[in-house]
Amino acid sequence: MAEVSQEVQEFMKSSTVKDFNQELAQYNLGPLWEAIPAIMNKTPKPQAEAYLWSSELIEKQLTVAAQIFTPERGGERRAIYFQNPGLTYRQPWGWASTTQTIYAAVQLLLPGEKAPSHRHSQSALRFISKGEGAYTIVQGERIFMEEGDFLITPKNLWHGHEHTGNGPMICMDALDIPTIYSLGGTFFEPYEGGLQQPNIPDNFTEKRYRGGMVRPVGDDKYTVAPLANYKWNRTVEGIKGLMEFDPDPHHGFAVEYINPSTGKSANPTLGTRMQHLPKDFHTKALRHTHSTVYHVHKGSGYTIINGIRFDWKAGDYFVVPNWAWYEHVASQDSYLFSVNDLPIMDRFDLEQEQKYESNNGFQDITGEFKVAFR
Ligand code: GTQ
Repeated sequence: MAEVSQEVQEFMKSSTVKDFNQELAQYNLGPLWEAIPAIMNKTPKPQAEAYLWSSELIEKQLTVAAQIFTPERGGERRAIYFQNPGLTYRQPWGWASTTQTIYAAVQLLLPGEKAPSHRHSQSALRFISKGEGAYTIVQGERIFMEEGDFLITPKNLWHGHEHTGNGPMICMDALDIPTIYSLGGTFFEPYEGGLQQPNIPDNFTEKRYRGGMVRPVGDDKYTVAPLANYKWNRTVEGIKGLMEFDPDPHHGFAVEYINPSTGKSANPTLGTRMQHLPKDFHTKALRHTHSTVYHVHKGSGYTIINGIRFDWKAGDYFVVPNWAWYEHVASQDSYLFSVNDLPIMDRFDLEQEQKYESNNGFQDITGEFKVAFR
């Protein structure tokens, strides 16, 4: 122990723990005894909140964005991202992410527009909600996108977009931006000369994987998925097969997009699923460590999140935070696309799941969510 001065000895005699806590703060030191209940909570206490953004709101804002912003070098993309109202601690960066680990956005590309190529250390994915005739060019491969397609843009690969068709192309983007940012691993590089030119055949990776159940010999070593576009028809076929049998009580008829080389998630840090809930199907409630961002591709219904009912319909986006009880109810035949951070939780061996036991697995509704701007 260090020798202490007369002054410090006086302080020790006359002061309380509270005085000392304040004293420590002056030196950028902190007392664990004050912090431990907050920083080591018994179960996950996410700052992210359950939230929903309606299709009308998104369409309105994209219409304005189309008038006032054109994708070009610097701003790069006409994308509007979902800021979770609970994640105000992100404000020092000037923005909030969608969950603590996931950035999600909606992107609009108009006929004739080009979004310049760039590469970054974040992994990206896209789900096409509208349009055809636009392509993304990933590492020299033009990949044409149609409604319902799911695409990945693995980290550090050059990618840009161009719309060579008619009508708007709208997609949901998701990236692991908050995770990479908080790990201090952010790198970004613009491609000299704008949009990269093709240097391999169009739709190369999708053609190589057309069989679905077989993979090209020698393709068993890729940590990065060797397939860029997961076509809607194939996803639907997978779901139709499941529909020959009973649905999963917690998930309905649900498939996950995988890396055909490893069998793991298509993106190493973000899990992705397509889930079909037939009309009137009601999933049993679950909670788990991972968080999820949903996009309603088709149909309508509601999700009860910690007792609050969130009504949804095609084109809406909503968040189920980690460790929140949730169950879905379909009012029409519905398809939900979703992005989660399960691969991150698994990597750190943090994933835990609980099934809601009481009331046959169904929560009571204790409140109805009101969206601020419909
Ligand atoms: O389309 O390349 O929403 O790089 C965020 C970052 C979209 C993209 C986003 C991106 C992209």
